[in-house]
Formats: sequence, structure tokens, C-alpha cells
Amino acid sequence: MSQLNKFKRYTITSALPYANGPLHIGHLAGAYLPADIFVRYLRLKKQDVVYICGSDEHGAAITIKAKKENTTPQAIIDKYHAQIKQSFAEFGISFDIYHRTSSPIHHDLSKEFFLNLYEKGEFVEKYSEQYFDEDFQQFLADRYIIGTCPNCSNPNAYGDQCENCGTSLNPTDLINPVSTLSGKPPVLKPTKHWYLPLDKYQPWLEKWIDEKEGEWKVNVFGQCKSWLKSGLQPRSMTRDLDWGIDVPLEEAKGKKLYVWMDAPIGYISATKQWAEDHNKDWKLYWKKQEKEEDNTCLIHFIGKDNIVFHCIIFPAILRAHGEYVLPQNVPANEFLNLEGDKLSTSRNHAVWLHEYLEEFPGKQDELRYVLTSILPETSDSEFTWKDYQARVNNELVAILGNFVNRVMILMHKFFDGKIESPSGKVVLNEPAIDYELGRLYEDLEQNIEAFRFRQALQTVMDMARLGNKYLTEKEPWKTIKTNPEDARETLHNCLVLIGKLAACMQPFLPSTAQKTLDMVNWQGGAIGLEQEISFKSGHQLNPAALLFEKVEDETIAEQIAKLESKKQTAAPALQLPAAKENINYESFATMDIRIGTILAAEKVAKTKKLLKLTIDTGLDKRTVVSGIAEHYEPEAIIGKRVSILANLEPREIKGIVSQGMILMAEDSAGKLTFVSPNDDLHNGSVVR
Ligand code: B3M
Ligand code: ZN
Repeated sequence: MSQLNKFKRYTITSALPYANGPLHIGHLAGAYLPADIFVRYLRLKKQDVVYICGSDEHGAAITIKAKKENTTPQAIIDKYHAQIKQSFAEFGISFDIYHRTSSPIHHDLSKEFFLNLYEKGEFVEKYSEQYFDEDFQQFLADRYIIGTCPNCSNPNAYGDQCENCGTSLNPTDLINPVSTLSGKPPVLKPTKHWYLPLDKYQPWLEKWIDEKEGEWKVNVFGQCKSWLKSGLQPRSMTRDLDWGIDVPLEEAKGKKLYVWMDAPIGYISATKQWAEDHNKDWKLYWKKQEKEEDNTCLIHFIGKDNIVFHCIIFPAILRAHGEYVLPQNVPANEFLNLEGDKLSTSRNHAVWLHEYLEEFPGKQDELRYVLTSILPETSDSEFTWKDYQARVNNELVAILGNFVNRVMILMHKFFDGKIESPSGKVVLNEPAIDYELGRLYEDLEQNIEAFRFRQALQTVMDMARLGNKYLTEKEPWKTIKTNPEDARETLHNCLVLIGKLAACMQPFLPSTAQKTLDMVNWQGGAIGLEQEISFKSGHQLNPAALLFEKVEDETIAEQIAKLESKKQTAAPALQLPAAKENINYESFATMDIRIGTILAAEKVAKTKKLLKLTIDTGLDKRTVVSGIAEHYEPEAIIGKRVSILANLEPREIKGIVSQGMILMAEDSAGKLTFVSPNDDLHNGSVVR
């Protein structure tokens, strides 16, 4: 039994993608396809539903991309907003609105939200030390700082997260942090921010999350519990950035709202815009109503990396505001992998939606089908092109397409595509089939309502299997000679079954469902899920057409080769420091660089980074303190040939006078190596 009527209406959201690049199949499978299936189902069930999405156009994700493409943030969001919107539309993701967080209505609402919390005294104001790039005279967003992950030693971890081990980080956790703007280590400077005291909300959040046990997906519930277990910390809702929504306070000039403060409010502002456009009341879709039973059912579809924001931070914001409903469910998906490897934008290891649309025109439902079959609902799953081919050929072509096609061909061959019945109307006249269909339909309902879309899709395929089996058993191609009325009845039953199948296909394969209905020349208007299917006597079918085509081996081989070649050409994500300004030769010539040899090396007590070296410079034997202890063991470098800047003013470091500097080459991963001569030069040789 459907449980949908428990709620007056539904507010369904899909995560707002950053408008900083194209979408790939991982996005589709994570937060959009499942939501679209659910929403299409709700609509077919005649529920009052609004489906909300839009581009997330703030945050460092955008400014970093602008820097990379050497353009402005505005140009980036305009370009990718349009592209993403287009891809969604072509895949039939049926948002009621696809909005933008750069819109004035969103800026206004976000500020209003911030002020509401500010005036209630919900924020804690704090000064903290934050990384600042002295060359660029600006504070650095977390994403602008890279360094070594304290957890897994990945040298390219970001200030907010290590993409290698998934640990979420603070910039100050990074070892050897470097600003991606200047390529230099940033300095810490105090700055004031407004924090959401999540620690204060912890007891309430614990209680609220505990109520979701058994109702929310295990992966989502488990992640929430683990965040709560490790203890929530206040989180700053403002940032020192130059792109985003202004903090609406006089004393916060130049500061912007934290992107995760404004982005979820984007769901609300988009709803406001939609309501304005369609003469609706947006408050019904977001605010608590007088009677609890009149509240909307809010559901967020997201990927697992967004769980904390939707299950902890945004609910805390909504509750602090007080007038809003909280999410009823957050059916987050895990990740989709590709051909044995993580999907990766930077390594270009992805199947991009805009490329698929170009290379497989008209084959959106094929991808919808394959992705729905492998949705990472409870654990990570994997897309491979071979599996794509197998599912299209062995399931869509051989089962679904085949059933519809056989029935259509036989109807045309034996009865000129015309339905005729003495009773004037054709309905399903086969109790066993009717019973089975009823059972399958119930499964479908239950699975969709429990967000088990993979299984739900299987019940649709089972309907097609049922049809094939029935047709094979009844053999109308034989009985047409012995008992033509029986053959006619069999095919009529099949046509009704096709109608039912098309109805149930709609949430998953919307354009195939429509094609099927067109083929049987369905005249009944929009087809409902539970509608009784019948045809009038005299009804003429349209010509048979194939619903799906076989995917050839070459097509798959091409796609696999394309992924392989991208892998080789995609440059590793080098984060090189910016080039320095020109100097004249005289400046260079003032440096006295010599070849020397390390005679002795020891750790400097109470430091992690420093080694005390004794160097034979050819001129003398001297002491140099060098910050290489994390890269070399002292014993291992004795006898090493090095280059030394010999006329650097002596400096006292940790009580030791250091005379000169050893030259080191540093790669983008922060690894240091000595700059040594290739040939065996004597000590004191000049580098120039
Ligand atoms: N743009 C992060 C992401 O795309 C973020 C989601 C916002 S949902 C309010 O993963
Ligand atoms: Zn790591």
C-alpha cells in the first residue's frame, strides 16, 4: 500500500551542482536520476509536488575555476550554468525550476536568513587565526591552500579535505601548507567571523537523528551518528572572500557568507521564484503549518559527500530560524566508480553527459536505464562500458524491446494493426496475468517509496518478462492457423500489458514510455499508474518501430579507448607557483653559488624540520642549518654533493649560526631533492 497520502505535499530537492564544470554520470546517478524517478512517480500518483534544483554559483569552487581558465567567476557560472541546465533537460530530469544562487532573490533571502539568526543571537563571534597570502594581500579560502595530509601523507590535500583519504581537514591541519595563489607558505593572521554553535545544538541534533533510525538509509544514519559521536564544533558561517553573498553587517564589510550557509537556502529561494512564476504560495512548501499534518514532506537527494551539510548543518540553521520544516528524509547515495577507478574531474576520468549526448544521440533512456540498474544506493557501485552494452543488449533490446516489438509485428501481420472485438472494448482478459501484474505493481510502489530504485526498475522488467513468457507459451504465430480468435485474444492481452508497462516505465524511461504509447496509438491522454487499460474496437495501431538498438562491440571499444587515451594525456594536476618577475643579470651575479659536499649531518634538537649540516664548500668547512629533516635521514646524506648559496648572510637558527643555504628543488607535491652536479666536480666549483 502506498504511504504517500500521509503528507499534504512534497518538496523534493536535488543537490545544487557547482557551476564550475560539466556534469558526468556520477552526478546523474548520485542525486538527480533517483530524485527524478521519485518525483515522476509522485506526479503520477497525483501528489502535490515541487522539484527544486539550480546552480551553486558561489564559493572557492567557482573562483578557482575562473583562475584556472583565466577568466572571471561571472563568466564561469554563466557558461556552466547554461551547459548543466541543458544536460539535465536532455536527460529528462524534470525539475519544476532550475534556478541560480547568483540571482537577487537568492541573495536577499540568504541575507535575511543570516540576519534572522544574527538578531536572535544565534551566532558566536570569534577571532581566529587564518591563513593569509602576503603577496596577494588576501585571506585564503580552504581550497586555496594545499599541503600534506596529516592522515595519509597525500602531498596534494586541500585545506578543507583530503581527496585521497576523504578526511575533512582544517587548513591548519596541513603539513607544509602552500598558498596556490603565490606558491608560498601562507602566514596566519587574525580575522573575525560568525560561527554557528553546532556544539550547542548537539543534544537536540542527537535526539532528532535518533528518531530517524530505521527510517533513513543505513549509510546516511551511520554517517550522522559518527559526526555526532566525534563531537560537533562551531562552524564559521562567514568567509574572507571576494566572491559570494555579502555578509549583511556593517562591521563585516568585504566578507561573504560561507557557501554552505547560502547554498541550501538556494532550495528555498528557487521555490520562491517558482511560486512567483506559477502563482503559488511558497510558504506551503517550506514553512511549518498551523497543524503538523499540513506540513510538506521535505526530501533532499544528495551524494554522500554532502551528508553532514544536509543532515546536520542545514537542519540546525532551519531550526535556529524556527519557522521551517526539517527534512523528512535524505536518501543520499554512495559513489559511482568508472571502469575500476574513481570518477575524477581533474584526471578527466569520467563519462561526461554532454559528450554522451553527442555520441549517443537519442539514447538518454539507455543511460538512465543502466545507471538506475547500478545506482550506488547502499554502497559504491561501478559503471563499465561492457556492462552498459550487456544491459542494453540483453535487457532493453532482448526483453523489453523484444516484447513490444513482437506484439506489434504480429498485430500488423495478422490483423493489419487493428484491434477488433465483438464486445466493443478490449481489456485484460487473463486472470493469471492480471494477478501477477498486481503483485509486481505493489512491489514497484513499495520499492520506489523506500528509495530502492534499482529494485523498482527490476519489477518493470519483470512485467516485460511476464509478457514474453505469456507470448511464448501462447504461440499466437501457431494458433493463428488453428484458432485465430485465440491468437487475437492473446495479442490483445499483450497490448493491454504493454499499456501497463508503458505506464510503469514512465518514471524511469520517460521517452521510451512515450514512444511505446505512441506506437499503440494511445488516445487516453496522460496515462496514470493505476489506470485500467483498454482499447476500443476498431482502434488502429501505429507502425511497429524498434524501441532500442543493439550496442555494437566497436562502439564500446571506442569508448574504452577514449577513456584510456584521456588517462594518458590528462596532465597531473600540477600546482606550480606563479612565475616571478624578471631580474637583471647583475642581481643574479651577486649570488655566490658553489658546489660542496655534506660531511656531517644531525637533527636539530626539538625541531621536526631542521638538520644541522657540515659542508665542505671548497672555500672552507662550515655549518648550514637546512629545513629538510622531513625529507632525508641524516645518515643517508653524508657524502652528498650539493649546491650552496655561500654568500647568504649568516643567520642564527635555533641557536646555531647557519652560514649559507643549500639549494633544493621542490616539485608540486612538495617533495624536495638536492640540486647536485652531474659530473664529479671539485668542491668550490662555481654555479653560474
Ligand atoms: N554544490 C556541493 C557539490 O556539488 C554543493 C552542493 C550544494 S547543495 C545545497 O557537491
Ligand atoms: Zn589524506
